[in-house]
Amino acid sequence: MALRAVLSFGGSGNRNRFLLLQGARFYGTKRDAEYDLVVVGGGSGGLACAKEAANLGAKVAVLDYVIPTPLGTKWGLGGTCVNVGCIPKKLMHQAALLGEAVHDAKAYGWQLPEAENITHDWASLRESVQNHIKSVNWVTRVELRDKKVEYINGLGVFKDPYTIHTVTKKGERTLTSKYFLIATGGRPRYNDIPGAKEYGITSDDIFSLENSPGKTLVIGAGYIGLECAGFLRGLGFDATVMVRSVVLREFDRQMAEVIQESMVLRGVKFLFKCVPTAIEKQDDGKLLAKWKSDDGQEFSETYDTVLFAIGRRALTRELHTDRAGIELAGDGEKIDAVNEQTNVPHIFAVGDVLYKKPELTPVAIHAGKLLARRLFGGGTAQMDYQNVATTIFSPLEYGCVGLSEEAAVEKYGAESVEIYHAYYKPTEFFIPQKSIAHCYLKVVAMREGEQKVIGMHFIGPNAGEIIQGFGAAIKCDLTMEKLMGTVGIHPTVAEEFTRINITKRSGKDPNPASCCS
Ligand code: FAD
Ligand code: NA7
Repeated sequence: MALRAVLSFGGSGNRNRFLLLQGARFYGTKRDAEYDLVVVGGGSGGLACAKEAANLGAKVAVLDYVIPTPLGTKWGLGGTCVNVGCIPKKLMHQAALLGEAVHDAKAYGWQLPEAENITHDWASLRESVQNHIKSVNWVTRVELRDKKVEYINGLGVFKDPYTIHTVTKKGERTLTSKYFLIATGGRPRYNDIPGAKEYGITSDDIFSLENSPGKTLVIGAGYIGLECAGFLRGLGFDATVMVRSVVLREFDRQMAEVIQESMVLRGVKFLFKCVPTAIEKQDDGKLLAKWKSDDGQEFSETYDTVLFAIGRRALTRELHTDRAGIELAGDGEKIDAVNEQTNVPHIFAVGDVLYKKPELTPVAIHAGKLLARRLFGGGTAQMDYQNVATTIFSPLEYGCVGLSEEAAVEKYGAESVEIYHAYYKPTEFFIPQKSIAHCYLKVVAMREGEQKVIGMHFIGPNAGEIIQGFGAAIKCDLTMEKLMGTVGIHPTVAEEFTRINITKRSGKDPNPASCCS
């Protein structure tokens, strides 16, 4: 095992910080520790790091504990993605898409009951989704056992920089380790208003909700708010999104607006420039949501469910990071690690707990694996947080990678950036005569030379599948010349990126003349 570490001074604030460049055993680690690595948090990042470290011969323990939601919802090993995030979300998105497909199928000749007789059963979807999650929980436990990673079902709390304390069903445990990894992720926030926690739910509850959610008010118009409203509407529920400022604030503005329009077309309602003020339970069990608009007007309406999707808070308070001497950044919750190393050199952090890093499962996994290789395998590769592709399943999908138009203009100036764009017609939309109004794509490129591509945005069916490959192309320094020189696969929607040739600057009509021109 490599024993090299490099001392450097700098990093954020006035901290002196060890920058770990190669596999490490350095000053500050506990030499007589029981474990090589103790991971706090058995989610995407923690498990990836733990398994990789064990593969490399390290003695590893993982603590994972789920604090129940105010409603009492809890779940098994695997973290947010598996239990209350990506996986149940994607399954419910798929259920919504199938609902659309059933209607399309008639146009393709399938003999089906009349649309009003096609109904959806929440309880059976919920059960199938939860059964799948339980199977993943089980496989995860078996995998840890096979790799000889000790799994401890307890809430980890720092006692000091070298010791984690936990209480399990079997009693108290105190664990010492050479290295610690904080991979505790985050949990949804609630608005600080009367009734929020008593009567509201979050994404932590929705996927296992016993009763059908019914008419739902989603508060928050970020990634999670839009996706939840999207699949709920797709399943046939009345869904309204309350927007404080704009939808998808962090994303390309034009694409976000197209997504918003596509959701309106599907029947999702939006309340703009509003914030909630109270949630009250009525005698009939329904919830009276009260809110006010930015001009001070007050409103109220009854709903069956109110779902808060106003962002997530990192779980550092419960861990008592202060006792380990870990500095927290920004809002005082997240960890501003440099190459995943905190200001305490033997304590690392990956995933959603990190300050200003994408809150995405593959980001946590990749960073966790690379860290394990640097700590125990002599690896030198660092995590690259740039150009991470992502997709919003709303349910018309919006996939993107790299810079938005606004971010590119801000970074390089409008004169240095070229925006290519196009509307397109998916072949499969013709027969059911589905609206093509929101099938739009955009490439953000540098204006000079080979025109390096710095952002790609795609709205349409299977955007997630499409943008993944283009994410790899951007990593390989894609240019407009190479993109336009790529021969497409016909008839697909992904080929639209290879056909793109109209710049916004030209003012030409980006609408397609025909499918094959
Ligand atoms: P987590 O997966 O959250 O794991 C942390 C674990 O640590 C949890 O089990 C937690 O209970 C446990 N824990 C916390 N504190 C302690 C403690 N003190 N002791 C012991 N255990 C503790 N990402 C995507 O890439 N694609 C998507 O489509 C996507 N969809 C999402 C949809 C929703 C509704 C949500 C909420 C998230 C979604 N994400 C998606 C984000 C993704 O789930 C997270 O980025 C990812 O799970 C972060 O992994 P993590 O390892 O940082 O933390
Ligand atoms: P986001 O993307 O941070 O979005 C939060 C949304 O909630 C956003 O529209 C906010 O509006 C809104 N918000 C935030 N605070 C409030 C209050 N107090 N009242 C009303 N509305 C509010 O969080 P998500 O939970 O959607 O997603 C988090 C990550 O999980 C995401 O990056 C994915 O990777 C997975 P604003 O724009 O700030 O006005």
